[in-house]
Parts: sequence; C-alpha cells; structure tokens
Amino acid sequence: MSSLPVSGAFNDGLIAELYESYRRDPASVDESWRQFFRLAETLGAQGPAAAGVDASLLRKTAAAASLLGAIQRYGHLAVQLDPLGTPPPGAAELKPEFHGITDAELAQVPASALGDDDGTAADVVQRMRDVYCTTIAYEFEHLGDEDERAWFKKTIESGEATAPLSDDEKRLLLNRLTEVDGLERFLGKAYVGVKRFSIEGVDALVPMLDESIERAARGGTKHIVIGMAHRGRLNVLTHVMGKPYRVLFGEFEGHHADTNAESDTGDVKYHMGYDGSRDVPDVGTIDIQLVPNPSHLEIVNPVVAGVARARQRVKGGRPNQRDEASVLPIVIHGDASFAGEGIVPETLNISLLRGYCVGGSLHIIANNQVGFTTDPIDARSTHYASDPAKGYDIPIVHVNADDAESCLQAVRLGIAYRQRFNKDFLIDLVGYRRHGHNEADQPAFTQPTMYKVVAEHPSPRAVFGARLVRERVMTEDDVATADASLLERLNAIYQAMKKERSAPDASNTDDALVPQPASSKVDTAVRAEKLVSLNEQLLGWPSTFKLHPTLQRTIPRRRDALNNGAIDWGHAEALAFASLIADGTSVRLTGQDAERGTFSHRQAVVHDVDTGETFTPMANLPGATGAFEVYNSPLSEMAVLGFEYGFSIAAPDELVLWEAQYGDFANVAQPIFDQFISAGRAKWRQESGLVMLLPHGYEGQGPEHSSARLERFLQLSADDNMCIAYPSTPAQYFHILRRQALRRPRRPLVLMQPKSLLRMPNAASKLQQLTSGKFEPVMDDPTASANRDQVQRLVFCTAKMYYDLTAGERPANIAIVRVEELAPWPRAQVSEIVDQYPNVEEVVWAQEEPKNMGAWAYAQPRLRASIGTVTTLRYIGRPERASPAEGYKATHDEEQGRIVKDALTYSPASRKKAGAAR
Ligand SMILES: Cc1ncc(C[n+]2csc(CCOP(=O)(O)OP(=O)(O)O)c2C)c(N)n1
Repeated sequence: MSSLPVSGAFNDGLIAELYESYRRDPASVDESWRQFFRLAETLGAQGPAAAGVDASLLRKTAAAASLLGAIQRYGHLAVQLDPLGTPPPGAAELKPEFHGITDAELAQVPASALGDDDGTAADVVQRMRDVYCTTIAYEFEHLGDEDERAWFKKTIESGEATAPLSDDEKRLLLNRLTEVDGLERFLGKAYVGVKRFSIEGVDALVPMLDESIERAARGGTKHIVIGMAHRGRLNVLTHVMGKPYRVLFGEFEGHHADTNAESDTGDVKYHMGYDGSRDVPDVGTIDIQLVPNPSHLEIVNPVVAGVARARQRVKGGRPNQRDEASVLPIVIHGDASFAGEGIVPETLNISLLRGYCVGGSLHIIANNQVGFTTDPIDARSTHYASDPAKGYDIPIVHVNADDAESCLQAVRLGIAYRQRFNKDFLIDLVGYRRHGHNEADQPAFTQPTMYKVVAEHPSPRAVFGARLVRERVMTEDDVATADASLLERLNAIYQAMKKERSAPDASNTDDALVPQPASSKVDTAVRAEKLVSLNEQLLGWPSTFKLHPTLQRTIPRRRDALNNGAIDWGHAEALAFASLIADGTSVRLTGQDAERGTFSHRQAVVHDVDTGETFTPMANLPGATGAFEVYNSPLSEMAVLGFEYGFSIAAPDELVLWEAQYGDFANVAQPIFDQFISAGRAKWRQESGLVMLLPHGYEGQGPEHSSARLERFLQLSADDNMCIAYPSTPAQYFHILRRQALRRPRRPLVLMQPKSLLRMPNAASKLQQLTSGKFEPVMDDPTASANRDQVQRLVFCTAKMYYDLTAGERPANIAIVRVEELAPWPRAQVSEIVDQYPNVEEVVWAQEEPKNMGAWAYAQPRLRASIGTVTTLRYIGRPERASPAEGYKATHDEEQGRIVKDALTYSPASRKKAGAAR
C-alpha cells in the first residue's frame, strides 16, 4: 500500500499508477488517495488513460489541493504582521510552483474538484489566501484534536468569527483608540519623563479587552480576572477597570489611597491591582479584577489562574463544583518575557490538569518586538514569541496591532474557541513601542533604525482614523474633533484635580483587607466523640475495595491509636482536616505526590490493588458540609505555589495547603515567597491563609533535603506578615492547622516538618491532646517542673533538635524549651518561661543547621530581648558553612553528637571555658 498522501505527489505517471492500484484494491492506497479517486470518479473525469480518469486533471487537482493545504498551514508566514513594515518571511510552499502547478493551470481546474462550488481552483486559492495570508495569521495545525482543527477551518473559512465590523462598531472602536492614545499623550505632556510604561504601539489591547469582556459576558461569564505587567497598565486601569482619571492623575502628583497601618507600605502605580465592574447591555454587571503584580515579569500568571479557579467554585453547589464559564482569566504577556521566562511554560503546563484547569485562559502577547533593549534575535530561538504555546496544544493567532478591526476579530475567535473547547487561546498582537522601555529611556541608543521608522509612523488611532475616512465611515473632521474633545475633557479633569489638592478618593479600598493584627483566639480543640466518629469514617472504604497488604495492615492501626496515645503526624493531619470539613471549611491540598505523601504518611487517596481504582475517604465523609480536594501536582514549584497563593487570596473560607516534596525545593519558587507570600499584604493588602508544608530531614543524607532553609522564611518575616512554625507533636500540628483555618485575619503559614518526627513514638500524641488545649507557641520542658531551682542552663531549640537532645540522659541543671512558633516571635511566652527558672545562668540556642542558617540569626536578638541582659546567651550548633549539611553520614553523626553533648554539658567552669574559646 502506498503511504504517500495526495499532497505528496504531483506527477501524472504516479497518479495513473496509483489509480490502477486503487482499482484493483482500494485498500492498497492511502485514505487521502481513496477520497481523491472517489471524488474524481464522481466528477466523471474522463481521459485517455485506461484507468478512466484524466490523469492530468487529477495531477492538477492534487497539486491545487496540496497548495490549499499549504496555505492553511503556512499562510501565517505571509501575513503582514509588523506595523513598521518588515515584510513577512513568506514560504516556498505558498507558491503554486512548489506544488508542480502554475497559475494558468489552477484556472483549468474546476472548483468543484476541490469540493468548492464557485469558479476554478484559482478562485478557491485566492479566497483561501484572503482568509489565511492577509490580515490574521492563524496557527492551529499543531492542535492534537481533529475536532478542534476542523472547527478552526470551518469557523475561519466561513467568516463566522471574523465578520467585518459594522460602521457603528468602527466608530466606537475609533473613539476607544482616541481615548487610549489621548490619555498617553496627555500624561506624556503633563508629566514629562515620568515612568508610565505607555501602551502606545499596541493600543488595540484596550478595545481587545473590551471585546473579550463583552463577548465572554454574553456567553455567561460574570467575572473577569486579568493579569498583566507594567506595559499599558495605566491605560487598562482607567479604560478597562474604570479607575477614574482623577485618581490616576492624583497618583502622578504623589497622592495615594490612605493607608491604614504602618505595615501597609504600598506599591508603585503600575503594579497596582484594581477591582472594577462594567455594565454589559442586556447582560448585567460584570466584575473585573486586575490582579496586582510585582516587577517580575510573567510571575503573576499562575496567581491569576489560581484566583480564577477559586472564583469558579459554585457557592452552595456540590463539593468541588465549579462553573468554568462564569470566570474568564485574561493574561497579557510581553514578547521577550513570554519567550524567555520559565514560569510561562510552567503555567501553560498546568492549564489542562484536573487540579488546576480553569476552562481556558485568553492570552495576549503585547508584542512590541523588543525586550527593554534586546532584539528578538537575542531573545529567543524561535520564529514567533508565541511559539512555546504550541507545545501545549494552544491555538495561536498573530495580528497586526495597527489593524484594529482584525484585532477584535481575533478576540472573537478566541472567546468562541474557549466557549467551545474550554482551553487556552493565544493572540500575538504585533505592534511596536513608541517610546523607550520607559519614558525616560532613549531607545535610539540601541534600536536606531527601528526608532527612525517609529518616529515617522502614525499612531494606531491615526491609522484606523485614516481608514475610516477612506471607507467614508467618518470624515477627517470627525476624527480630529474626537481627539480634540477628549484632550479637552482630560484637561478639565486634570485642572479640577489640581484645584482639589486633596488626596484622591480611596473608594477602591476594601475595608475587609485593611491589615489587622493576627488574633489567636479560636477554639481548636474538638470533642472526643466527634473525633472518634470521624476517625471511623476515615477508615471506611467500599467493601469491594482491596487495599495494598501493607496499608491493609497499617491504616487500621489508626483505629486503636485514639485509645493508646499513638496518634502520629499523618493521623493528626487527617483528623484536623476531617473536623474542618465536617463543619463546613473546605480543604485543598496539592504538591508533588501529595495524595500519598512523599513519605507515605498521608495516604489520602487509596488505590485498589487489583483494579487501580481510587478512593478518597476524606472526600466522602457522610454529612460533611465542606469539600476536600487533594491533587498530586506536576513537577513544578513556582507555578504551583503561585497558583495556590492565587487560590488562597480568592478563597478566604478554605484551608489551602501546598506541600513541597522536600522543603529545600521551595527555593525554586522563591519569587512567590519574596514577592507575594511575604509582601503581598504590605504592598497590596492581599490576604492569604496559604499553608506551606516543608518536610526535610537533618539525618546525614547530604546537603540537600537536610534543611528546609528556615532562615529564608525568618528573614522575610516582619510586620506580622506570616507565621513560621515548627510543631514538635502531632497534637501541635492538629491545633495549628485548625487555628489556621479558623483564625481571622488570615496570614500565610510556613510549617517546618522534620521527616523523622512523622512516625516517632516519642512524638506521638494522645486523643486528649486534641480534645483540649490549643497550639502552644513555646513548650516548656515537661520534666522540669520538679527541679526548676536546679536549672542553670536553659536550652532553646526547635522540634527535631528537641528529640535529639532528649533521647538520652539529661543533667538536672539543664532544661530544654521548644520554640514552636518562631514568627511572630512569642516574646511574652519566652519571657514567662525564663522567669520560672530563678537560677538560670545561661541561655543557649541549639540548632543542627550551620550558624549562618537555621533560626540563630533571627532568634538571637529576640531571645536577648526576652531574657534581659544579665543572663549569658550562647550558640551551640554547627559553625558557619557554605553548604547546609555534611555529605557523609559519619561526619554528620559525629557533628550532631558533638552538638548534643555540648548542649547537655554545663557547669560554671565549662561556661568560662566555652566563653573563652568562642
Ligand atoms: C523576571 C524579570 N527579569 C527582568 C526584568 C527587567 N525587565 C523589565 S521590562 C524588561 C523587558 C521586557 O520585555 P517584554 O517582555 O518584551 O515587555 P515590554 O517591556 O517590551 O513590554 C525587562 C528585562 C523583569 N521586570 N522581570
């Protein structure tokens, strides 16, 4: 059988040969040939060949078909995308000769041979060129799903999604471009050289957002979530979000919304978010949210997706029910950043995963063909900036930003695609940047030739205005008047603002987000009967379900654990989650292998060993009013943590947790910690209750995974921005999880989780510790109450170190205190405990990490403040090191042994000696 498809052959002899074969046995040729010969036969093509078809006509038809296929596939390479005039690269495949046919021969083939009913193949080719090679450049051939490709062909070729705008729509579009352009020019004159990251050159972005919002709203969307960088943001804030010009001008004057707390340190105007709304005729009010973002380009992308996912939850619906149509995420990218930043593919990769999908995002690359001063040739290895999206099965259209009408058509196609397939869609809006990277920057230093062209190039508004004049939709006067009256309006608002001289209205301030100090007054204990009953429910799975033999043996131990004081880490966590879910607080947990837990301690989702079927007891608690979601995340930290952060800010009623596979991998997500988790509240009044579980084990396994880099988080803590805790017992873990879910206002919670504690019998908790008490920020030495007077040295440490220090004999003059909550530092509780030891001569901070890591640098001044100046304060631990832990087990054991010994050896003499030595 020939494996050659029709489009692969253009010679009469071969066609005749294949036709012979087809007649003998249709199965001997490729399906495309079968279709082709069937069509030729139904057309009644006759010829001299014995085969009974006109081989020459067939050849021409095949060539024409091949050319049409190439136009669909490569037509985008012929579209004039650059408003500044760089010609498109074109492609040899777009020429008839490439397919062994001439223009004259095309005219000899009836259109009917190609399944068209109008004219000749030459006419069909022209119509296809008009569709694929003229204004919008389509890339959909890479899509894996045949239905999607067929939908594109049909929608594009029928002109369904790309109908021309009516005259009224064109006039409205010109007005919008006038506002976009007018605002930038006004700001440029009123505030010369002040940074605004003007939109000029990709002005169509604003009407594209208008169109997206309206189209989506007509399809049932109630909420739009937008993420974007600095470029064009001021224009989007005013025109799309509805931020008043007066407020924006005030910000240029240095005014900003009132801050309500000292810790509320704010941010620059082109990073600010906004909650706006818009009335869409015949639909109603649509909420539009612009998510604040830091300078880090593209990093907001997963946050936007997380916000969208949380907002898609159906209130009062089934657990985990979502309405994807109700919320549309729109993400605006830069051309250099889309191609260059790893967070882009990371976020695209989660777009179709069950734990993260949002029913498709609309992406727009505001492509100004330069990244700061870097040309595309140095910025990417691909032809288009959008090419990374191809690997994620995302359709792409490129459009010339000066062709405002096509820009709107591209949006219509994108929204129609999302509504049909619930997937991402990308528009590459190719424009330019009228000024430098910012308005104080000189672009001609580095792009001299480009900026000569830019200087001569009319604005998108002028280009569109001239077109409307040519089309007689508007007169030149109309176009000029629209501009003049806008500038007049802006000027009037500006003058009024100047006169007011007061701070602008802070009406966008959400009082609920005004920072308040964290309160710890919540009841985290749970009645015993309730825990016993939940425990039983968690141990129930369908009777036909066959667990792995090990789990069959170990999981039921949780039944007895409540009676025999053997509640371990995973068990305490399960009881905390179940008690919350039972009472209506939903729990969402993600992370690499989070369903099972890296160390097999969770087993939240069990698998039938015969069928592979899964069952999640926590999601099936009878009568529970909260939902449970647990997902194994893809191998990503930055996108996944960004997503969960976004989810947590938009789902204040849920307990949201992310678990690192090992705590040190959290540093792959460092910008999410630095820019969002620790600073989001201070910059943007963003409140998050996200929990980060950081397992690790300082057990001699080498430099990685020993430390969860506690020092990093402590260094970021200030202004009551987050809680950093190191619980030492399952009961403490139980209480802090419940506190986190119930306490208001919310703060992110970083939890250190030493792996050795997960199943340590010494650490296990009793039921009674869950049914009473609360999370204790500091835990006094439980053995010290009888001999407090004898204690001369107080050792402060965290959980894992505590068990190392208490594993053997302990002298009576030493007591060991665990600091369970490091930030905010429990100063009063620490002082109270110190006061209970009247004869203490020395306080020690003991840690396993090197001196330049762990909690020492953070704890030292705080301990000092808690213990006063009389008592000596000393460090016992590893010396300063470049690497967090030894690479060899024997060295680790030796060093750890030395630390334990040092910490447990105290006599006034040893104190003098140690003091002299250090
Ligand atoms: C992660 C990150 N690295 C570097 C920068 C510094 N920076 C600011 S804008 C810019 C160029 C961005 O180019 P592009 O993505 O094309 O957007 P444009 O500014 O041209 O609109 C750079 C490198 C940044 N903001 N974020």
